[in-house]
Amino acid sequence: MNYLRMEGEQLPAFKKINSPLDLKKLTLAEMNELAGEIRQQLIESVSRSGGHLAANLGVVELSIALHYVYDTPHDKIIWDVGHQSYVHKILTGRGDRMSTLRQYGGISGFPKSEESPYDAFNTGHSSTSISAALGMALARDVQDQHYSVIAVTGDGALTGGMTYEALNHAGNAGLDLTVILNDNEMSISKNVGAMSSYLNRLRTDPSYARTKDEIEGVLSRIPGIGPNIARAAGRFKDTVKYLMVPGIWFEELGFTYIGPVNGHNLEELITVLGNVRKMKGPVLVHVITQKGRGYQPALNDPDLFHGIGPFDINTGKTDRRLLPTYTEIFGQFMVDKGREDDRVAAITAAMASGTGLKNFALKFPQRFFDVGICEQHAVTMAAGMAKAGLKPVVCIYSTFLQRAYDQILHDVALQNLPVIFAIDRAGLVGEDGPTHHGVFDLAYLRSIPNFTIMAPADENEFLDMLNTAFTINGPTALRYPRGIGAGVEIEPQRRILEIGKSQTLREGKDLGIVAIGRSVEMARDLTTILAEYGIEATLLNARFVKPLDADAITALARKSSRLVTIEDNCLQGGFGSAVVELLADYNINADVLRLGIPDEFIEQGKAEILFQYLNLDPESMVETIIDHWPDLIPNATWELRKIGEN
Ligand SMILES: Cc1ncc(C[n+]2csc(CCOP(=O)(O)OP(=O)(O)O)c2C)c(N)n1
Repeated sequence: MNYLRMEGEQLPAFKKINSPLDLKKLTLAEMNELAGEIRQQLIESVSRSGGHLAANLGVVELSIALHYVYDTPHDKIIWDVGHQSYVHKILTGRGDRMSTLRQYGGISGFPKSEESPYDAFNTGHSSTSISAALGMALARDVQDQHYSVIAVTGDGALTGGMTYEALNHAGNAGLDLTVILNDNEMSISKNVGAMSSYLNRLRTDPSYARTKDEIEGVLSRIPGIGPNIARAAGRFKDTVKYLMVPGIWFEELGFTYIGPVNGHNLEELITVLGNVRKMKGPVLVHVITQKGRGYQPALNDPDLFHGIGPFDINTGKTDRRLLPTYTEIFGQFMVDKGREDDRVAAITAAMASGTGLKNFALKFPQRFFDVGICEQHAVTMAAGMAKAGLKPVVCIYSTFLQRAYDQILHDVALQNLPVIFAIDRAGLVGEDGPTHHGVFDLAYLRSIPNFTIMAPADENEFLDMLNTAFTINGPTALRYPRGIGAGVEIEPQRRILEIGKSQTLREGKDLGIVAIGRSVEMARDLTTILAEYGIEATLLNARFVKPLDADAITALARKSSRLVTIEDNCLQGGFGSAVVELLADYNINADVLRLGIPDEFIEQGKAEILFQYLNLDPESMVETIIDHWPDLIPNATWELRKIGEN
């Protein structure tokens, strides 16, 4: 394959596709040609913008077949997680915008109804598609409308509890609904769990092949095929390599199971889906695909190419970073801690590499638990472990931990169990956008009794906080951002921090600034700029969101009566709110300016761009502060500077 084409140049078959209607004019040979071109386009686009490559390379033929057979957007396709929807985007008129993928103002890396009528339902978090599809199918029937609803879900998504809740309901409801199970044996890493083993048996064990009678039974339910043709099932099976195996588990739930189907054979896919479209009741089509198909580096390492930053198209290599990320620092800490204490256990919900636990898993396989995409189960399981004497560390991204709110509250906090929550990707995560920004955790955690909540300002403080977390006899949350930290040199000596104690980083008479986590670094730059205007600020690194350092914060508010809070969390209920509540409780009348994420969902884009868009970069924050308290600076100077800039 020629990986090096000119940016923006379109390939012959690719050029012809502006909508699924164009697809329907192609011959099978042309569609196969198109599949090759789409793979090339995907590799090129993702090499520039980063994104979810491997899963998309695996669903090229499936996406083509779906849009060929079904009448979209009248028929609704719901992509589970949605990270595999790039091919669907290309086929539905967005091929020419692939160069803007995941960028600020560009097309989203996930299905987005606001972007296209072909994106039937917004997704980003796993295992929601069958529930959403069922909801649409129910609404369709209640309103006596007529269209097909298809949920495309992965075998990884099948480890998530919502899937079973939806299958349970759908099988019983018995209405027309199609679930495509896109089985590539991979979640992000190798898939886990008993269901994964079951699917593996369906794929490989010939004893699961259906008897002729059973095949006839299923085929006779297809309108237009009927009993006579069904009797020729053996021939039918041979001609289109159409295998029907019991999938007894799905059948028992009320689904007609069809498969396994070769997800890279367009002819087979189109034939099978064409028949499925006519079938009544809930149907599950088991499609076998290969993650990373068509690009050797992705085939070699589908885990890395699940979600990857920009890479060299010829070698598949990404740029090496000089500084370690928070995730990497956490991973090393866990290995050290695991060695020191054999009660330390690590739990991930299908994100072993994303959360930095790969080495811990290798070194302590008995104490490493990848439970699949089931954050709720992960949290309650950790509660059980803590109750029974282990020291569990639950490592989940901020956005996915939202799933487990009740488990955190009811199973962990209510029993005051010492579970440590390592909350990675807190704050704005960048290109994955609104489904993935981790900007709500401070708000959703801080209302829960018994919790200690910390956020580090730099790498050393992060390690000290992790160290401190193991000394706390109750639930503890540590939230830290995606990527590298402040870049400080890591000191060998670890400390135990005093719980609820902030750190004063700078003293100044004009106003007080209290920042938390990643915002502390920005606040430092902000105070430097303020000083250039002759404004001297006191800067507190809060370290703890709960308990707050009431002494230091109230003293600061009393001293200056002008207080700024800075956080990369939602303002509603977040850190600044905690400070305001504290001052109200102490009856302190201070003017508090809260800076953070406003009450809206934040778009995708590089974090630096998003911070600017939100006026949360140091320069913009200076402007906001001076606009809020114009008397801090002789007006003329400020206005002159602004004029000078324009
Ligand atoms: C609730 C939740 N937890 C974790 C993730 C992160 N995640 C994104 S894709 C993925 C794996 C999905 O595997 P599968 O459904 O088999 O799809 P594939 O990538 O193999 O096509 C995971 C764990 C998520 N999106 N949502």
